[in-house]
Amino acid sequence: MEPNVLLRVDGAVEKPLSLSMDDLSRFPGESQVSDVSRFHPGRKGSGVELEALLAVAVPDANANYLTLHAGRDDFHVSIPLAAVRFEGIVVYHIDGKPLGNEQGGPIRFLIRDPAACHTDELDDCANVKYLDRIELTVRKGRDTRPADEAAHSALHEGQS
Ligand SMILES: Nc1nc2c(c(=O)[nH]1)N[C@H]1C(S)=C(S)[C@@H](COP(=O)(O)O)O[C@H]1N2
Ligand SMILES: [Mo]
Repeated sequence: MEPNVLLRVDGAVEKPLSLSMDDLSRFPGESQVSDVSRFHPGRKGSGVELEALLAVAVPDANANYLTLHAGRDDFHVSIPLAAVRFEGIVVYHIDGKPLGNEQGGPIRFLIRDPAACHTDELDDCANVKYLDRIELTVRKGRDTRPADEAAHSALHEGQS
């Protein structure tokens, strides 16, 4: 990866993308989402709508799943493309500066209105921190979300 590339969009797409922070900030104003604390109290940052990235990458007609990858801690989430397409936000800056690690940065994925952990495909667990790759696939991809309450508690124990 080039040093300033923070996020790739690849797999079943017409045009794979390698995006730097500058690239993300160049998406049109109407696709930029300022201050996510307006709908996620307690979370910080501003981002760009997932759909704006996908509109440029152009998913193949048979791309049914979108997988969010975080290489940093080997965490992965795979959700139906149709469900997440207009709900996802790629959070990439706070007042023009990259998100810190404690915010899940440099890039963090957020779903506008997530369900409680492991109650739905679009749940809180799918708010992937340290996001570095968005992969489109025909079939469901890798998903390392905790499957039940015990696994979920164990994951959060390890983080705090
Ligand atoms: N990279 C990465 N992203 C992750 C996780 C993780 O372990 N690694 N945990 C997920 C889970 S299970 C939850 S509930 C939320 C918690 O986000 P918060 O710490 O901002 O509340 O982050 C999600 N994103
Ligand atoms: Mo979670």
